[in-house]
Amino acid sequence: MIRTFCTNEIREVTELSSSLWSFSPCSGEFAGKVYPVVVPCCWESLPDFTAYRGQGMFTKEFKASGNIRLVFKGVSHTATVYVDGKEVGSHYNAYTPFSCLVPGLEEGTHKLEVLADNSFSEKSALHIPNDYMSYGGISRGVLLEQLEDSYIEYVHAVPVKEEDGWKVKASVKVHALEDKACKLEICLEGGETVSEDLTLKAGQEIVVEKTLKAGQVTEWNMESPVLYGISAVLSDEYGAYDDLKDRLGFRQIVTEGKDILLNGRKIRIKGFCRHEDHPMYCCALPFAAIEQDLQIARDLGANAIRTSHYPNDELFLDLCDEQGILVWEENHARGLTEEHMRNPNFEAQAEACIEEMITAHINHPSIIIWGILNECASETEYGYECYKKQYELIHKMDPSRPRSSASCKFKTDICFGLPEIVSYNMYPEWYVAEDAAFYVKDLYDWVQTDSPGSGKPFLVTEIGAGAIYGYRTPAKCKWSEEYQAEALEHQIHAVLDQEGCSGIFIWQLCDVRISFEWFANRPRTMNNKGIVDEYRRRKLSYDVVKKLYHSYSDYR
Ligand code: ADA
Repeated sequence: MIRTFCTNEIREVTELSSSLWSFSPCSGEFAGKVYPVVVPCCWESLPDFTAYRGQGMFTKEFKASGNIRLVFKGVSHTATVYVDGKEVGSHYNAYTPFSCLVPGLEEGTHKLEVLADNSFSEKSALHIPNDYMSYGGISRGVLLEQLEDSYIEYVHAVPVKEEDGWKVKASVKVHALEDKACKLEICLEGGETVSEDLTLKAGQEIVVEKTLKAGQVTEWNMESPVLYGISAVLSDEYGAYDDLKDRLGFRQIVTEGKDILLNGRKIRIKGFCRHEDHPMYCCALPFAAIEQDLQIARDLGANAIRTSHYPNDELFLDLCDEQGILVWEENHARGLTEEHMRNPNFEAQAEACIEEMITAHINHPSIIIWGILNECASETEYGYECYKKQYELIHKMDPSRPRSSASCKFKTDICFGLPEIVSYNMYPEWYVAEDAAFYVKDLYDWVQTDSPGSGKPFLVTEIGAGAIYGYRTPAKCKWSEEYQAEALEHQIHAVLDQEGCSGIFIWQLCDVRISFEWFANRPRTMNNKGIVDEYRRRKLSYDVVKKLYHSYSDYR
């Protein structure tokens, strides 16, 4: 399952994932050995490859002819794609989709090979030894698309509320493989349909911008997350030959003073940071595992998820759209120092991640904040320039959402003047032996009096404590479940009772695996700050968080 809804009725699309492939490692003890796997698959889920860092080849045969496009929703972390032994594309970053166009294929059976590489090197500025795992494999869905002589690459639909009602700013990208005269039709469910005749040259890519009037709509919000379809169709004298469908929600998200407004109402974010991580599936979580995480979050009274620290699977975003769960989605980065950010590949890789994230996810109404550069060098001049460029890139691509970045730079952060929202990661009563209420207020007050973030919405994007599942002691010492429960009680009150604070993301929903090469070794080579462990088994803090989250309203 790639999406929770059908994206094409005319274009012939075959899912190549959810079926058998063969996997073979390129090095190590089992080099050349062939394993039958079902993609999506991370090789760390196979006992022989729990700690394998290197390259692996995934192979599958398929039948096709003419112009085809292979769509990969995620390959971790670097992919090189071959069809019949010829390279047809490559991509860096596990967390954003990419596609490979293969025009003029002969009729018959063809061989698809995907070389995945999860090794660490200077070439990789974002996937580095870290407090999460960079897995190896084809970690998300794969599609085979049969194209004609031109096709629709994306349909962007940004809702805008005007004096005379809701409208949709639609942008449709059309790619011509041959010279072509055709008609593009854009249809908004319950609203207007517009069309435009196109005369395209071979190789030409154009973006058609149209504003469509909406009919009587129900606004999207946490209580009633109503979604509407939008479709684009290409036709010629023989009829319709290509299409693409997506969904949108009519909602506005703006900041006003220290408030974040969803359709004009001040929201209180009660969220969790969530890695895509699971002991059975690694980062290739199937629908059921994603849905389980969302049900746990909602049972706990959460209304938001932060995709720490990278763009998430579209399946996750589809479910958040349908369930009215708010999302902070961020580009891929965690804890990069200035030295890391000076890697010659860093800026291009970070900016490519933003472009691919927004191009793929702009329509999801659940995404209310675009985040960047979690805990990177925002206390340095060099870092400031990088943050500035990336915030500008986001605004250019999507001015409709506020921006932010989770800082851990205490009172030395110099970037709070750039985004709409000020966000901090802080660990009073865990990394610092300070009373949570005092610590939160002290930092909040500093922002108001001594930083360019004064008067902006203030979020705590990480706060929490560790607990080893099953470690229980009346002594309530660190790493016990009792300690975590008590610390979180203090922390949640400290944040949600702080005047002017718009919300909290607890670090984190569940325990996750970390890179065994990361310098700060942790118990079990896991990040143990989950409210549930990696098997989603509840810790003592579960009921404490549940009671507290449910006691605070979704609105301020
Ligand atoms: C940081 C970081 C998280 C995680 C957390 C922790 O805030 O953003 O990814 O590493 O610390 O558990 O210490």
